[in-house]
Amino acid sequence: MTETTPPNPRHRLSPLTCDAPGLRQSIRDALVRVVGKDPDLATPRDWLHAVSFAIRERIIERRVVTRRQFADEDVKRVYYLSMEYLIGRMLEANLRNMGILEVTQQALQDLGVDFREIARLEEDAALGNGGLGRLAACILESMATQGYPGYGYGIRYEYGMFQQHIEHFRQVEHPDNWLRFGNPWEFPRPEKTFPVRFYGYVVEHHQPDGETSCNWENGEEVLAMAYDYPTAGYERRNVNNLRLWAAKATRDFDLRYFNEGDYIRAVADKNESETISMVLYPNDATAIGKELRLKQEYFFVSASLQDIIDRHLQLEYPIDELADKAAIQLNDTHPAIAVAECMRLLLDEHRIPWDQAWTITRNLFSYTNHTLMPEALETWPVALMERVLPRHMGIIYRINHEFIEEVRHRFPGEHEFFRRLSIIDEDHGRRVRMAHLAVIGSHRVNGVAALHTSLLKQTLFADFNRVWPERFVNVTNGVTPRLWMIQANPGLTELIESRISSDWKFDLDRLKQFEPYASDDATREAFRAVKRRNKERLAALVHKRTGITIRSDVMYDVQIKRIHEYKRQLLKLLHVIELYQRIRDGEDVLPRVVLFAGKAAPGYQRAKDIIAVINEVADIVNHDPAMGDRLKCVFFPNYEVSSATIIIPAADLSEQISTAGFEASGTGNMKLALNGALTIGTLDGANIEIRDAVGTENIFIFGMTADEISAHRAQGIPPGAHLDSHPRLRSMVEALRDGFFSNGGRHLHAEIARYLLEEDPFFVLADYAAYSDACAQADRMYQDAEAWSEAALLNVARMSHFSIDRTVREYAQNIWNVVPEPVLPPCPEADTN
Ligand code: OAK
Repeated sequence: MTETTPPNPRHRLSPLTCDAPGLRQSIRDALVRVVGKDPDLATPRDWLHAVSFAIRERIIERRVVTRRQFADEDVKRVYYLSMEYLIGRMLEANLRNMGILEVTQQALQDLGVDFREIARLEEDAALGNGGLGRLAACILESMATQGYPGYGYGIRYEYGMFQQHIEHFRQVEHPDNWLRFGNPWEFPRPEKTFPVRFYGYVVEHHQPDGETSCNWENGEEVLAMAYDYPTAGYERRNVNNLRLWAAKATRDFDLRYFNEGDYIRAVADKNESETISMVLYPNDATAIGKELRLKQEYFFVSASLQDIIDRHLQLEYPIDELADKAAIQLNDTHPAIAVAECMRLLLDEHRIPWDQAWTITRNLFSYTNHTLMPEALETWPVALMERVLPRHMGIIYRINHEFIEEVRHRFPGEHEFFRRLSIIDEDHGRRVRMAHLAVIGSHRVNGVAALHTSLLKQTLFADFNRVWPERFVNVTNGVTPRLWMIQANPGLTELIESRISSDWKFDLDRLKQFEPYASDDATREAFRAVKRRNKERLAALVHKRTGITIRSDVMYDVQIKRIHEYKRQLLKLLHVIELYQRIRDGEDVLPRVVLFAGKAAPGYQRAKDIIAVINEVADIVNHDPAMGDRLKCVFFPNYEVSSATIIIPAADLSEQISTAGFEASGTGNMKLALNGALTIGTLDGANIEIRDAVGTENIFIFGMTADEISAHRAQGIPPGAHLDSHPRLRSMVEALRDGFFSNGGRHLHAEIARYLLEEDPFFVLADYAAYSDACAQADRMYQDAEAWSEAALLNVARMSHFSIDRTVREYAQNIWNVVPEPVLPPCPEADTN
């Protein structure tokens, strides 16, 4: 797969050395010349910047070469459009993927600098909320690793995901000013700007040939300016590009300073136009519905499409071959306005006739759906869309008209069917359904796990599935083993490496070779030693962040994900209460640490209340001498990518306990199993495929299936009835209700108990008995260290299907129709020898 010599002299690198002396020199030079510091006075952050600048030179050079290779080889390009990229820290990931991590650590050590100490200072790039944003980051890394000509497009938010502090048990949001120290990984491209228009009106011109052309006039323009983030492939020379757009005021605003005389007002206007890229909306799986959000969506979509078309034309490809040379993936509906924008650019700017433009557009786009939750489905009021994007509204009407004509022809007389299919929802005050626009404007639509895709076809898109059954496909999510195994878990990586050859790092299928070692005593023992060290590392971090001391010789039971009712953190919390009561009753209970982590959307009161209740229960549990160190409950604050890399390798039990039918896929489930945690989970999302991969004896499945949930809902059983057959559950819920665990927030606890007893929309009480039994089963297995280690190792060895590389190959083959380019070895010295 790897070629040893570059085939083309244009694809050579200059001899920027990557040996320790050369790197040492570069780092020192960067410290003085770029950071501007005397090495005698440099702080750890100065060193972090110096090393990042030294590596930046090397990564961009590889980017230049990769770009040339793509340009010379007439490739089809993939464009990934996503409002979110949850990247995390870049230094270590870039170094590792470029194959120069160890030598850079050596160079720093020679300079008297501790790599770990400075790497910790880097802010996470948290330009995303959760699963969808992290998936986007994994996909980019995999495209680079496998040699796909992939480009990411998104927004350079000035403020990323908020920082979560816990104050008096409650979540408090602090702004994430991640750029305040500057960012060595970005390349501003002030020459790469595109105008993006809002508001205004459409003027129609009747052409002599009878056609009508449209001009979108007046309104306000902002400029989208590109910032590039090179993304290195693992142990490959390939470096792909993530291009993030920032809003800048146009020169119009500058002129107004002089013309209007109202300088202060003009500067305020200028600032306002730049707010478009100011902040990431911190909402996970809920539609936002604010005008600014619509503007963000259109802003980055328009700039990206203008850029994509520009590149296509610069490469001297004819415009009508756009879909042969490019594939665009819409990451959920957030960029779905791209369908209308692409039509606008082809019709109004490139004067392509409607039918041809529509064929190109449809062949170009495909759309990934990431949730079935009705509250996440984006719809925009027609009136808002007409005001902000008048030309697009006209285009959407015509797309809709032609689509409805087509189905009218195929399904005559089915008026109700047409009404349901329409892009315009007439029942809720006329709204544009973005998912419908995305489905109609794409040649493929995919769900992210087998169950999710099948539910999509049966429910949300059942009508469309009747019209175009071939359009709907499944691509089960995956995770990058580079970050989630090699970087996060060096101990386990080393153990695997000592047993099998290292090609599993590129091809996770080879991890299967590790399977026989699950029954090897020495490997199991070594695995337990690795887990233990990972727990010690996590325990130190927990202590630093929360002041709570946890043992490292007990089961670590973790639920780490956004806080949401459907993810059922309350189910786990009830189990904590059960264990607490049992210990107080003098029962012998398996010692464990229960760790929760995750952010709640700032406007999602119930989720914030859940955090407060977890913290208050934890406080009672952790301070009760009767617990005797057998139970600790931790809420780990400010969960982000960098803390996930510490928590995941330490986990024994992975909580994937969403109400069946609600979690589209989950990817934390994959990361945890890959790191040798056993899953306790419902038959939801990718848990089903994980069970199929690891075997039913190596996973704890419980609870109602998606079908059973629907049937149960139809029965309308009052949630409180589940207490009748479960006296323990009754005493737990009553303890909560009566404020046993409350610390001033008595009302809150009573309200949560009431919510469970009277509403319980996600069937926590209905599933509790089954959950508690599954936990007991896990506890029994954990007591047999050999059996547990064997099951954990089998989980590791059987995770190959959940590599993001497999996911990306499926997109490439079944959706994008692209092939990877040959990949070169990473080391530049290879070119000069
Ligand atoms: C976020 C905003 C709107 C719609 C969906 C999301 C989202 O993050 N969905 C999550 O996507 C992940 C990646 O596909 C899945 O693993 C999660 O199950 C899903 O909730």
